[in-house]
Parts: sequence; structure tokens; C-alpha cells
Amino acid sequence: HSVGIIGAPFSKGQSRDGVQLGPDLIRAAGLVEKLKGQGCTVKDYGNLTFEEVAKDETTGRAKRPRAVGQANKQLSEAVRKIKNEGHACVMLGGDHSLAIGSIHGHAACGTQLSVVWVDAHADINTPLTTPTGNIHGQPMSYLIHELRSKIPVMPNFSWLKPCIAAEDVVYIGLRDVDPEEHYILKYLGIKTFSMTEVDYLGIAKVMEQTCDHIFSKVKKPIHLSYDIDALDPSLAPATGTPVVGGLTYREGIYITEHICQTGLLSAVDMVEVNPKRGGTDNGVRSTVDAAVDLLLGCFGRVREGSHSADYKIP
Ligand code: DIR
Ligand code: MN
Ligand code: MN
Ligand code: MN
Repeated sequence: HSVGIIGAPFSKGQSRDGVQLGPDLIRAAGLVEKLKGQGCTVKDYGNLTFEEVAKDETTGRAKRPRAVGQANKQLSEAVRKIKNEGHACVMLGGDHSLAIGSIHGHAACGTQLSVVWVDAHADINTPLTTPTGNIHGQPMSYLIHELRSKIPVMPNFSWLKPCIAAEDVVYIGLRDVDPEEHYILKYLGIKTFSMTEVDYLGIAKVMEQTCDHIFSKVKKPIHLSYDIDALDPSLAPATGTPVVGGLTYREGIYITEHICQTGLLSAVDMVEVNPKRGGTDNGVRSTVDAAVDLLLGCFGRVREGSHSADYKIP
């Protein structure tokens, strides 16, 4: 695997300070060294820098649209560059509003994508349905073709065109979905595996059916957008909106192993790690370590172990 890493220390898609510290924290836990240790080629493109936006008034109900629009425009260009240089792209957030730019930049490389969205939340509110105003609860609505007519004109979003078909999206881990979002998911017929389906089917069948769904026509590159709050808060408490009853460590890792073995993983977002939440140092450490392990699972780590092709017993 050849991996390009871009950090996006951005927090204005939600209201809690600290999530902008995610990229450096995930790197400090040894992400680059560990990826190299499992045989990956890694290029770290560093962190984006975001300018302050003055007078960023709400549009519709969406908060801080100018800052979010501008940051995602920058991120989209960075992801497109990393993809064009031939890497699988890893975007370290930051909050989940960054999926707008990450998926847009990935899609800008030309091919149609599948999106696997692993999250406690559906993040598909529109700027008019959002109960909180936070754009991290809205990114999917800007990206899906079928919702185009439902998105009002927003400042600093004119660069953004929808680039994903509803039938190319699969959700895993849902357990906190707003009524408006639930309507949108049903209305668009989007494939969802809530925690109920994870319980009923088991994670292996969930992943089999996820792949059946996204590969039912052509095999498209996969964009995996992983919100750390998909994991149970006992394991990953350092996040802005934890929800009880989440994925276990093993279920979380299994998702990445299965997506990796498709050979089609093309970009990953790892978002919503917030070291100012989660209470204790141990809580923060366990959250960051889980984020690193998920990324290692995306790029070849297998739990049975592995060895290089030319190994001989001495
Ligand atoms: C809620 C919470 N559905 C919203 N979303 C969160 O703000 O739209 N997403 N926390 O990660
Ligand atoms: Mn999310
Ligand atoms: Mn979430
Ligand atoms: Mn499969």
C-alpha cells in the first residue's frame, strides 16, 4: 500500500473545542511508523492551515458556513492532489464536516465512488432540517445527487457539486438518527446497518452484505468515512457526541480488515477524535489507539499475523 496522509485540524463543523487536535495526536501515537512497519509506503503531506473567517453568520440553520465551506475547498484540492499522485488518501480530522471536501476531492479524480460511512450518526441533515445547526451532522446531504434541490445556496460552497449516488452509500453503526434524517434515508432507499442489524446479523454478514450492495454493479473505489464515535464510548470516549451501545473494538477492526481485503479502498477519513473530551488520560489514549489500529487495519494489518515473502527460519 502507498498511503498519503493529510491532517485537517478543523473544528468549526461543531461547537466543541479540541477536535482540531486530532491529526497531531494520531500521528504522535505512531501512525506513520506503524504503517511503514507493516510494509506501507507513506508520504505525510502535513496539516492544512485554515484562516479565520470574520462575520460568519448562520445560513438556513447551518452554523459557520463560510469557515466550513472554505476549509473543505482547501481539503478537496489537497485530497485530489494526493489521489493524483497515486496514493490511498488518509484524512485525519477534525470534525466530520471535513468529509465534504475529502469525498469531493476523491470523486474529482474522475471515477464514481462507493462510500462506506461508519458512524453512530447519519450526518445527512440538510441546512434546513438540522436540529443543531452543526455542519458535521450534514455532510452527506451536500454530497448526494438526489438531495441537490434540497440544499440552499451557502456562502463559500459554490465550488461544491454533489458527486455521490444514494445507491452507492452504505451506513454501519447507526444508533442516533434524527427523525428528519430517518425520513431522508428511507426516501432515498439508502442501505443502512444500524446497531440492530449488527446485533442480528453479526459483523461478518454485515460486511458481506455491504460488499454485495456496493459491488452489485461495477467495482468502484471505496471511500471509507470513519467517525470514531461509531465505537462504543467505553472504548472511545474522547469524542464530541458519544452514544452508548456502539461497535466493539473487534467489530470496528473487522470492518477495516474486510474493506482492506476488497483491494478497492482508495481513501479513508478518521474523524471526531477529541482529546478535550473523554475525561481521563486513559480515555484519550484508548480513543487515539483505536483510531490508529483502525487505520492499520485499513492498510494490511491482519490479526493472525503476517511475514514477508522472503522470510526463512534462521
Ligand atoms: C445530530 C448529531 N444529528 C446533528 N450529529 C452528530 O447535529 O445533526 N454527528 N453528532 O456526528
Ligand atoms: Mn459523523
Ligand atoms: Mn458521529
Ligand atoms: Mn466482501
